[in-house]
Amino acid sequence: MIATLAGAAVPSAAAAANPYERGPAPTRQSVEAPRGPFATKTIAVPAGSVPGVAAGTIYYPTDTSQGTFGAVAIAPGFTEGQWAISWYGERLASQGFVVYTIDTLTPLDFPDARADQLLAALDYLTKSSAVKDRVDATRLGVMGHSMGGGGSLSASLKRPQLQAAIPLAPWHLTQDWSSDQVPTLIIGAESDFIAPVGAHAEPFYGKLPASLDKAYLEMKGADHFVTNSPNTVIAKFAISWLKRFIDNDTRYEQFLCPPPKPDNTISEYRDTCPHSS
Ligand code: 9J3
Repeated sequence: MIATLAGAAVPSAAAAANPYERGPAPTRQSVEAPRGPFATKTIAVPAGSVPGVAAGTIYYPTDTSQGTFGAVAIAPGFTEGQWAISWYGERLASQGFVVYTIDTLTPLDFPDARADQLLAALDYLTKSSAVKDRVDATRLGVMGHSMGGGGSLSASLKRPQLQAAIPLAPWHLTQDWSSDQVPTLIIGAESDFIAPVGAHAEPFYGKLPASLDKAYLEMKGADHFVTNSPNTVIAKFAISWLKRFIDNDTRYEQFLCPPPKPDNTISEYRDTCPHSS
């Protein structure tokens, strides 16, 4: 076998590596762990310092030896503040993402206003923030809880260049996401009576294009707020989705495809495996 390669340029391991890949090869243990391999710091962004965005917190890996990182902005739901989604900050940043959790301009903002605020947060992050040089402005994602999750879908339509979206128990009055081009993992809660999956997460998933890289993870017996506190299954799928689509890191494909079977935690899972982009 080696002889057949004689004279051919054999790519080195380094040359073959995906340039967006960050951190060691993942294991089931590493994607389920309370924190990842990167040390992190935070920056509090006070209210009034960013046009179009309320107060927020930036969580970032301190490592500058591997180049830039992808980034994700995360919005809370109706009446919530960033406290509702703050656990994703350290959890995701320690895996190798710059994470920006935001409050909203008013706690009553509807999803499309939350979309604008997510995008304004990403613009600030990549153009003006103290960590702008650590962020790859071409590799961005959005997440959000409830109306923030509806906002993440809306933001995907407004900015199709986004690389990934993860709506968490999403709520929105529109169900037509047929022009969405952003790889999207929708996380729903089986016993959510505030944003019932039958009226929100499931039809949203169904209306995303069949050709899109998309998945629907439904948390068994869970309520609307299951996504608001540390959860191993949610973290594992969120990390894998962001790695797979923001970083193009196919090392994480193993945690998405083949899809999980329903169990004590997962009531349902739908997807378009194998993922293409
Ligand atoms: O963001 C959310 O939790 C949406 C919940 C909801 O039902 O709002 C109704 C106005």
